[in-house]
Amino acid sequence: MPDVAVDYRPMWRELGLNLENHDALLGVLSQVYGSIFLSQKNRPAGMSYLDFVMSEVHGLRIKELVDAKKQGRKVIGTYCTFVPEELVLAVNGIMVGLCAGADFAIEEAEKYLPRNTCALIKSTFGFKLGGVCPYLEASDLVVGENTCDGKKKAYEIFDGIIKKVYVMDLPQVKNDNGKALMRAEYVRFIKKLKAISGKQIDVEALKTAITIVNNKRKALYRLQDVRKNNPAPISGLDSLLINQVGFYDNPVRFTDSINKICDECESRAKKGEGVATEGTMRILVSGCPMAVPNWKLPHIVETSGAVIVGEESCVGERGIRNLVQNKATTLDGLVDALVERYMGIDCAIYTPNTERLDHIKEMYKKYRADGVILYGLNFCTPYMMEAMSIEKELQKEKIPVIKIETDYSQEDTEQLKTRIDAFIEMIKG
Ligand code: BJ8
Repeated sequence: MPDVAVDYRPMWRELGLNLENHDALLGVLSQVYGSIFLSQKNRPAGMSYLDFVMSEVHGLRIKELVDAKKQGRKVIGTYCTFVPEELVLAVNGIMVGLCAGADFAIEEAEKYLPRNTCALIKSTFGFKLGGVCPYLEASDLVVGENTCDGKKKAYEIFDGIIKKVYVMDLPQVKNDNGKALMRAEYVRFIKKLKAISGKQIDVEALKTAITIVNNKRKALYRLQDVRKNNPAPISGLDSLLINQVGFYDNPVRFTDSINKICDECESRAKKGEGVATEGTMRILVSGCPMAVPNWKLPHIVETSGAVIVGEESCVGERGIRNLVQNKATTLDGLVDALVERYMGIDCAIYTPNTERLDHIKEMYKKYRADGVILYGLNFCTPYMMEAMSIEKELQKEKIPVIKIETDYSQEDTEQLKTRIDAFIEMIKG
């Protein structure tokens, strides 16, 4: 969806993209974006910023990265919210989330991965093998985190292809040993960042970076908060898009734009205006992260007469809640504060992970939801396993809940729609 007035093809060619595949991807994206997002009614006017960002997702933003690299800045690609953007910013680097939210070159990916691998991991490989991701190609380093078994083993193979994976080990248990491991890994990451950027992280730089990322989280949390209003002032699709874009946009510019959308949504809420009428069923979605352009489930929900009012997800509230305390005056103290904050991400790789259930219940109440969708990608053991016990716990409290397991293909769309319709009818009573 690039601006047709600017020819980005020489830049894409230089990055090593497969231009034919890339054209095909952008063509589909543009069409899907138009039909899903631009067809929504009563969108906040501030969403035009997001429409612009999406129209330049492989254009202007990539040019910014390429220009920054020419000035000696490093681009760090990541797939997980456990990787602290603060550390990357503190060496004047740029962190980008590598999306992996669509099927592309899946047959090629399956030459490296078993068929029963989750869509997110397959997509990571497909985007590389199809030559369609300029963010991946622009990255100087790609952080592969040891989270679920699928990712852990996939990064071993992926490094054989891209030769720039840096493995970050992560704890599986929320105890002192887990904290010590995370701390040691963040310190090792600081050394790696120093080695590739030639820059030391000092207290001042890290404090500035913490402020920038905290401000981004505050804006995103503010957006979440306004969705508790009935009628909801913004759709779940637009809220998800905002969270998705937050992974690769310039953080300061993004924060300003999101705060403007929040101003608008808050004033809408005061006037009782919204994207759906007051009696519309309100849904909380909880589970696997939805990376760009994975909009399948929210689109089905919001075209079935319901509105999504919260995402308990890493691309949502799980990923942005909790700030880093920025009071310490030493580097050690600031690293401790980072560990404290990041240990609080209730990812299903933790065992046990009971805080996630508490958070779902809290969100259900706060956002005045009428039902919960537990969303998992096929073959995602951590989230689908947790969904079993979470479903039972929610049922005990008479909270309407449905488990949805799917992938990125469109094959099950009709079947999903039937199930979602029935669920919405059921909660309407
Ligand atoms: S902190 S949720 S972003 S690991 S869907 S690849 S879990 S098999 S993504 Fe995640 Fe970090 Fe946790 Fe968040 Fe594996 Fe499941 Fe696939 Fe998944």
